[in-house]
Amino acid sequence: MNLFDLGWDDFASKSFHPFCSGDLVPARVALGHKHACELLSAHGELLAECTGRLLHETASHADLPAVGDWVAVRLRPDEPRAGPASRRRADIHAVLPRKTKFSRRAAGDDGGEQLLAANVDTVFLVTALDANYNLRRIERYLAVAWESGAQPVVVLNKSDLHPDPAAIRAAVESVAIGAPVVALSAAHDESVAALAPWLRPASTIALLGSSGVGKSTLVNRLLGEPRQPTGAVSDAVGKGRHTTTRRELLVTPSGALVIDTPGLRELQFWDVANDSLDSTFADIAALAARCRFGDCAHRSEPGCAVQAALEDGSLDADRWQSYQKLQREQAYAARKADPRLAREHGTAWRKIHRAQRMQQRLKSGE
Ligand SMILES: Nc1nc2c(ncn2[C@@H]2O[C@H](COP(=O)(O)OP(=O)(O)O)[C@@H](O)[C@H]2O)c(=O)[nH]1
Ligand SMILES: [Mg+2]
Ligand SMILES: [Zn+2]
Repeated sequence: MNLFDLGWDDFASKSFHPFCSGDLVPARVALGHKHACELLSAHGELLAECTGRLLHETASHADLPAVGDWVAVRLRPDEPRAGPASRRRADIHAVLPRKTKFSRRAAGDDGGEQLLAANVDTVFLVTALDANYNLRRIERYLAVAWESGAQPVVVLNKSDLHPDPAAIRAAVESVAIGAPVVALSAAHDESVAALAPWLRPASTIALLGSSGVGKSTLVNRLLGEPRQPTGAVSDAVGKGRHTTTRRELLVTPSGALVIDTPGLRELQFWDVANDSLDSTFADIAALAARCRFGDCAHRSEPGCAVQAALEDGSLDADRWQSYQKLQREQAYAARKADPRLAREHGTAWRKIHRAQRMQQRLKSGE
């Protein structure tokens, strides 16, 4: 394959510039693990490891190679290979800067940044039109997508399971401002034609969504063959078996590159900026700009355009609550992402608590 078929662009080319002079070559991560990565390159498929130095110098797990990343590698001298199918080996010396990236907060209390995919052009946010369908989850996914820098497309899969997919599509369109919405059934060949506008040669598309919504089924449709395990089999993969036989970045016959991410149980914010929330909730941002006071908290201030819209029904109460919830999560995530901020915040709260305790003592006459 040539590099352009793998999505090589100006951004990647500029990023690779510092590594140009030696014997390093660029390659793209098809499957990222801490210790072994599968790469696609102009030299074919490679099996690669990070150098000790890269592992040592990398401050955060999120800076290690993730699926979609461009890396600078050194090919190992041709070793005697086990067979024609075995891949050439290489060492990863650097991860190139990312054009776009999807992060979430890793599970657990002190979860750090976890990278889901890098250098994605378009993201299909996949939801199933079954009992699990949920507008609020779509808003959360949209916020993460706007933050990533990739263009989101909402894909409502399993339309065969819903009596009125067109109505749902209209409802989703009203919350997915700036993102196209497509309803289809990955189980039916002809319906995926609706995704053709985004399946451009050499463009990278990631599929994001909860486990079981049909991401792998859709990827297999786009590939024209059942390459990715689906349903019960994919669950077994999720538990850690067969992981080495699985690939995450695949080349479709149309030339588009698709990234099939493992199903997510939850998508907690890593560092989602205010801007990304404002893009997701552009309607609310526009209302807030019309409030009488610049620092309106949208509670009971006179001239509050948000409260007025809630009263006349033009702003849905659930959407308003969803926005507030994601805003709180965003503030929390920002503190997690920036320890310095977290410390300052902690200090401020400690000061307030101390002052409160002092006041109580004064009142009780201690
Ligand atoms: N009825 C219906 N079932 C589907 C459709 N797409 C996928 N499925 C089923 O949903 C289950 C989960 O699909 P899978 O692709 O493994 O989901 P993933 O976890 O998101 O990768 C499988 O049993 C699929 O056969 C669809 O369009 N309609
Ligand atoms: Mg899957
Ligand atoms: Zn207001």
